[in-house]
Amino acid sequence: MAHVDLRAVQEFAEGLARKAGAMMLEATEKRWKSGSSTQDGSAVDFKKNSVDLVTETDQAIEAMIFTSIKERFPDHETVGEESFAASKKSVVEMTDAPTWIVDPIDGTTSFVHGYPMFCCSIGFAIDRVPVVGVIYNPTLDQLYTASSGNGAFMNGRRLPFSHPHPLPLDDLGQALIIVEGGSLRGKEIMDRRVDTFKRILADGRELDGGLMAHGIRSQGSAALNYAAVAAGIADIYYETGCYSWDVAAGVIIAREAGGRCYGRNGKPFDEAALVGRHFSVIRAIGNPSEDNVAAQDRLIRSLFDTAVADFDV
Ligand code: LIP
Repeated sequence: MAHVDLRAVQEFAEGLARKAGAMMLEATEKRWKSGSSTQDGSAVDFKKNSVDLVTETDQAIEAMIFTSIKERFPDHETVGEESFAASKKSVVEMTDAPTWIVDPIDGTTSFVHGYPMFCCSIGFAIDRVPVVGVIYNPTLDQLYTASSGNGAFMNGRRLPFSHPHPLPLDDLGQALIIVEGGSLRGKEIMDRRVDTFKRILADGRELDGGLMAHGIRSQGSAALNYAAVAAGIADIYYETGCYSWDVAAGVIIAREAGGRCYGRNGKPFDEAALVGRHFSVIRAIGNPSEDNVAAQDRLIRSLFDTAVADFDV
């Protein structure tokens, strides 16, 4: 593994995320003052369809972040949502080199509407394993950070919030599960997605496979969803369709908080999963007579066996 000072990387990423947050808030204020129909007073463009949004602020933030990284760490690679979209490639390419994986605004739809759940997500991977993560929600001024072996924090508070005692969770009937509508809206995908939502919520006495979980939530940002699971305020987040830049920072933050990450069909998260489109994560579980990882794997297995309808994207 290449030798990199992870604390220096994390500190630099924190500065970039705060700068990105200031740009988001400035654009938001500009819109409220100008009465413009778009968040930053500029055009909203679409990527693959009319609900896959990108603004000039997304592009300006990614350019600012990548220019700064190239100056400070000239031999590091970069992967970003907006440069990938501009490249017209269909598959994300990633090497084993130290790589910054950036979503300048995760939750662009919320940003466009002024709904306060958007953030800057900066992940850093070596050998395609996320080792540093920084997620900043500027509206709530919440900074989530982690680096390999050093724990996960929100504004300096150790995660999960119940640290050092992860809360118990016996079965998914007591779980709060985050899901997303996503931006892929074709009939087959929507049917499968809605089937999953239905089984998570339904009473199993009336619908086969119904888990009757406590509830589902959607924050509109994969990065903030991983942060919520790391904090222990949600139990599981499941989504098919997002990309490495949505999850890279979240993966290391969740892992450092005792959470466990998975790829397609609930397989443990690995280098291939990072460039895939299937993601889930579960918080640390403190069951009195069950090992943390055994409980996590059992609960995720139960989610995939009963509720999740798999599909190709
Ligand atoms: C979004 C995610 C969101 C997901 C969307 C999209 P963007 O990222 O974070 O959770 O449902 O499909 O990927 O486009 O706002 O950076």
